Amino acid sequence: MKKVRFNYFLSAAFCVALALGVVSCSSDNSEPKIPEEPEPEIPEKPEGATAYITKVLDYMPAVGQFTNVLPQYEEGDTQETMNQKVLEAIGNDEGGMITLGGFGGYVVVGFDHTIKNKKGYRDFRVLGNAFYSNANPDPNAPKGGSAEPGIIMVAYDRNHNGKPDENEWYEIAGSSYTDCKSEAWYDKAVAAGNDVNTYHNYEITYYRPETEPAGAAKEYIRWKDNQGGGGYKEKNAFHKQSYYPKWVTADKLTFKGTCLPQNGIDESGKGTYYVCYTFLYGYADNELNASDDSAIDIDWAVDANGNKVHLPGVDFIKIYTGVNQENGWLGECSTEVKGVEDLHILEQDIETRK
Ligand SMILES: [Ca+2]
Ligand SMILES: [Ca+2]
Ligand SMILES: [Ca+2]
Repeated sequence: MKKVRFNYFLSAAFCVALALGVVSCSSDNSEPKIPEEPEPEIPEKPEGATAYITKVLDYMPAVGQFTNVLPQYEEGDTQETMNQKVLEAIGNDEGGMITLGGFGGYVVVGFDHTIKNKKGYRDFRVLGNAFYSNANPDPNAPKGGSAEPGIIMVAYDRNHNGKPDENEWYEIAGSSYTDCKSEAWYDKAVAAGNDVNTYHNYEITYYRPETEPAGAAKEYIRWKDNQGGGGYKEKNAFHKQSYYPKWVTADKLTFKGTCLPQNGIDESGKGTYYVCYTFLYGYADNELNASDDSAIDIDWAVDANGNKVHLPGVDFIKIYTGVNQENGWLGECSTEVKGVEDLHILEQDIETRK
């Protein structure tokens, strides 16, 4: 009975609002939205909080030349011990490095506090090992070198259960979220024949190799995507370990996400000098760690339909390799992660992009 009266009250309030022109509605009699709870006040520098990763919730690299090496797999390792090795490498300002392998490979990390979304400012930075090339055969080329962009997802623990729930994740929309026409290397990538599309809801499956070749192999690990693409990932002569995560018992691995335009170009024309060009902003392992454009504003987050969302802060971050591309002897484009920094705790004020 109570509920009926409550609904009646809401409907009445809604009619008043309509009359005042406060809300609009379609012809159906849908209930008005109950206003969301007020935004919690997140402190910039919670007492005793560290600026760095304190938890690794999950780590699953895709196929890659540093998979099973960064971090090192040892006989008997499990998902749990691999997560622990990742924490020892990139947690607590340790400065170590992990690989995420090819497209889709990911790590999910957490903190001992909520990283505040400070209005008008960037809030955190994902550290990678991106650098600029110093001998690009094209002297007029834009910034590039080793940019291996990872997509960044953020979650605010809205229901306070200490976990990132499926409906709490949002993607940071970087500069090529819609397309890469604003990237300085767009024309070069088109001329090189790269796939310059951005695919949302991209999906790729890698299949466990039937045999493990001792050395280089062209047709090593079979893959297939949901865009009609497929083929084999190569094993190169420099890295001879298995490229398929060894603690995984499944015979195939599927990864989903946003697949970015291919940014790697063979500038030598003969396979000796590859340049992976830098995206403008919004990715991991894409810009120098010292550059403002490796820093992220939580207000760049969007929902699955690309609509902007506002989060009061972030409790969990997921990073996954965003490009599916092989670059000759350099190997696959694979995001590396060296840590995450809360810019507010470190007192680094970096304004958002204008
Ligand atoms: Ca912000
Ligand atoms: Ca949660
Ligand atoms: Ca890298």
